[in-house]
Amino acid sequence: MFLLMVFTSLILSTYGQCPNGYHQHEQSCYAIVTFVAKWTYAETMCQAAGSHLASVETDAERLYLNQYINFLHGTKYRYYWIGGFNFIDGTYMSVGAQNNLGQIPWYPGEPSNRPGEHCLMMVQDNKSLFGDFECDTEQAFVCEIELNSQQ
Ligand SMILES: [Ca+2]
Repeated sequence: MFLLMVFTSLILSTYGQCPNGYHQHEQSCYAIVTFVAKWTYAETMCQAAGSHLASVETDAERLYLNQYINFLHGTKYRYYWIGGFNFIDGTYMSVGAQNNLGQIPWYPGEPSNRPGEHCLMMVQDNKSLFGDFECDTEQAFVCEIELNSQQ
């Protein structure tokens, strides 16, 4: 019993920075949500759980999420909403960090810029590259809490 308590407290001290349902990697907590929703509703649900749609800012972060999603769900869900949108002036902004996303790792043929394609998603294949997609389509999504950001 004592060993179990020690073990439990070790786990809590290691992973205790992320709320239930989130998985920590480096300085972020991620939740992969497979309840499909429109982009704005996905962001609302992330906010209700203390996060935002994920700001995927580096190749390392994108490839980590690719592996983690593949581990959880394989390719069952092809598209995942992330926290980028271009409603305002056509440049992609992060909904969480509220900055310009800059260079975007586009999937071949993207951005296709069809009407209504103002929201950013990851394609869950071998690289998780990004596409623009109609915000009103219902997709799985990724929520993120950035632990080192002051909010
Ligand atoms: Ca597109």
